Amino acid sequence: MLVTVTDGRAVAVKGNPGHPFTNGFLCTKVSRYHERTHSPERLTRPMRRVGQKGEGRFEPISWDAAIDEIASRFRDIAESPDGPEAILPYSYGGTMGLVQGESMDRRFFHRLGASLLARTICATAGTTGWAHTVGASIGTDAETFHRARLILLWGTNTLTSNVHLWPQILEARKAGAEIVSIDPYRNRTAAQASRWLGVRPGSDAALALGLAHIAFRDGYADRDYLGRYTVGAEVFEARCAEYPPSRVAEITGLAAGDVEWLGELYGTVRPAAIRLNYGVQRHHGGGNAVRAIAALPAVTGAWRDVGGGALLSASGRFPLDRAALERPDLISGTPRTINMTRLGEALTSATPPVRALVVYNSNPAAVAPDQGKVLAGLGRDDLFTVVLEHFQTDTADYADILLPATTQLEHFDIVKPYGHYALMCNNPSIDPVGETRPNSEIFRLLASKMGFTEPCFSDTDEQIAAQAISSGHPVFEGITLERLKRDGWARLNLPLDYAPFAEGGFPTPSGKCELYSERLAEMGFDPLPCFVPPIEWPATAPELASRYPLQFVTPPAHSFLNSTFANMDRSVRAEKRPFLLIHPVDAGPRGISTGAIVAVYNGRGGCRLEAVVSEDVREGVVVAPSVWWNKKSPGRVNVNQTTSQALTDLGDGATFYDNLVEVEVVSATELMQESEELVS
Ligand SMILES: Nc1nc2c(c(=O)[nH]1)N[C@H]1C(S)=C(S)[C@@H](COP(=O)(O)OP(=O)(O)OC[C@H]3O[C@@H](n4cnc5c(=O)[nH]c(N)nc54)[C@H](O)[C@@H]3O)O[C@H]1N2
Ligand SMILES: Nc1nc2c(c(=O)[nH]1)N[C@H]1C(S)=C(S)[C@@H](COP(=O)(O)OP(=O)(O)OC[C@H]3O[C@@H](n4cnc5c(=O)[nH]c(N)nc54)[C@H](O)[C@@H]3O)O[C@H]1N2
Ligand SMILES: [Mo]
Repeated sequence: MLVTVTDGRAVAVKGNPGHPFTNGFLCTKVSRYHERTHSPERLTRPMRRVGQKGEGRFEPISWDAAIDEIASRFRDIAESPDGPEAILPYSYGGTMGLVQGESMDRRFFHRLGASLLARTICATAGTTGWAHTVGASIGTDAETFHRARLILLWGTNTLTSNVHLWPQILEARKAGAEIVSIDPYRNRTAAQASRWLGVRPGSDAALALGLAHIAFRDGYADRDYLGRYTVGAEVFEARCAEYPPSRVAEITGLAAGDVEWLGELYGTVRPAAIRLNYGVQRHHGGGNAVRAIAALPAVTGAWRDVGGGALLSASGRFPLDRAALERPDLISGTPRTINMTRLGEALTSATPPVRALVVYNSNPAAVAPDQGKVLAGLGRDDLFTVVLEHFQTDTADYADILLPATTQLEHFDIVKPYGHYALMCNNPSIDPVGETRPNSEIFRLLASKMGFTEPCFSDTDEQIAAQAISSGHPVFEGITLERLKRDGWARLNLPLDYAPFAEGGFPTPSGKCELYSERLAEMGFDPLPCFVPPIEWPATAPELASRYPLQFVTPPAHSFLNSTFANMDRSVRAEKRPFLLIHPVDAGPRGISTGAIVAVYNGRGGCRLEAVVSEDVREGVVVAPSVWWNKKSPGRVNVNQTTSQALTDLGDGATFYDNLVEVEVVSATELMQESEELVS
């Protein structure tokens, strides 16, 4: 990203035309990052809460007073019988920078002996499923997708959540490639594809096993590739025999003829690339869904081709020195690990209790599942909460101490991508706005105040970045901090026509693609990919489904980044209002027409949305692009009132889209009464 600065202010940002993948353009959200940075609503001074929790009333204090108060509260807790593990850090994707997101903060909490956080809210089901099959988060090079002649967009909305891949797809399409979207809703990207297959949410493993079934049955399997580079081909073939197209059709809700069509296409067109993404793994069976999809390019030998194979994440190609970054050797005692997906439970019923919470790079009041529990936890008067933020988010409203953080325009960082193979450098372009400080600096100050004297707490941001890339791995050869700072990016030392597993070389224990996983067997899991149904699914939970019959999917909104940007006027205007897509077949009997205000609810909670009746969503599924801020939503709550804290089959991940709800029209009288109550 190139930033234009006038008189110390960022006045424009644009894509760097020299960057091989992003190629000179930014996504719609980030293209106004200068406005976000200089927004009049930016937090610019440390503050202390004066109102009730959640009310959002604060008074400014000095940095010294803020740091003193936090350190003294931490010291009291650490010395109490509950010990330091009663302190919980909570962070995720606000910045993907290594320095501001996973270094000085980790060192601080390790040395303190705070509870460890399992960062599961987004990707661990898929990461784990992929790791047990392919070995590490490595896949088809995004820069080679233009060479594919078949591209399956599987549980992903490329134009919204991964827009820089789109030029590659357009180029492939120009050369005649078929683009197929597999998604319960005809999202912006599916609408541009040659074909949309409206699969039932949570059923992808069955579809993948069905495609493999057809490949084995019809002679599309690459027996040579299977023999040389995979483990368990025979038992896997037997497993796939259990998934003939008729059964796959029953599970997925697709027509058996469409399954046959896709199976033949996938078996015969080369190069064949699959861009699967995290949408497929936000269900209980998400780990096995990814395992089943990850098996496909090994079955047909699609890995052999440049532009063939599959890509979930590229992050495993970057061999960073994590131990130097995070210093796990400093961990004091044997603290427990808390799964961030179960924050609601942790804040309301953990022993020892969570007595202090430090939130940075995240907005759990809006994004975490089972929001009723999360808000009850954040509202506890005996919980001491510190929030590091750019804006007064829903979470910030619950802070005891609210600290103003710098943005990427104001601090230094290096950024490991997960969709392509170039490492990036983030040079600061302006001075920090107001009294804002980088996360790294805030944790440095806290470490010093707590008397942590290890030299790593004095490392500068650039020293931390240099440590991260000095693992000595050949892909980093020649990539120095100086070069990164000068160019802004550096592609890993990989050939331009990189095909990661053309000749095997899978980073698994066996060195092969593990269709059968000995490790999973040892851990007591099914060693073969299998279809694990959602927890909330009509066939497996009929009683629940009789009360809450609709599957509720809440994927990223085009103009928001999770809940980031959901407070910027321009982004909010582009998204219009929190709405719900519902199929005419589901809307009709409920008396719902477009524009109606509906209540979407289940046993956990509910929210209000505006209905849009549309055939762009499959029957039995309702979709609400997310994540809106609670306080900008009707009733000051959002879709995460309904989502659950249940975990995935592998990786203990979040199951946001494994969620049954009922939808009903809110009557005009009810709406009227509520607005009168509000006025009075
Ligand atoms: N504009 C924008 N871009 C973003 C984000 C954002 O919030 N906004 N978030 C970023 C982050 S943190 C992430 S993790 C990624 C997420 O982006 P993706 O990995 O693309 O995943 P999702 O957006 O969760 O889901 C994508 C699609 O999966 C579909 N889907 C849901 N359930 C299923 C299923 O069971 N099977 C199939 N086949 N499809 C299903 C949804 O309908 C949706 O269209 O995007 C990143 N990019
Ligand atoms: N219903 C539903 N819920 C979801 C999802 C979904 O698809 N549906 N998606 C899930 C997914 S994939 C993810 S990844 C999570 C994401 O959830 P989060 O990681 O909480 O991401 P954001 O909501 O973007 O909030 C990040 C916050 O960090 C702040 N921030 C940004 N940069 C910095 C910085 O340098 N320093 C500090 N201190 N703060 C910074 C931003 O202002 C923002 O408020 O949400 C999950 N929640
Ligand atoms: Mo995510």
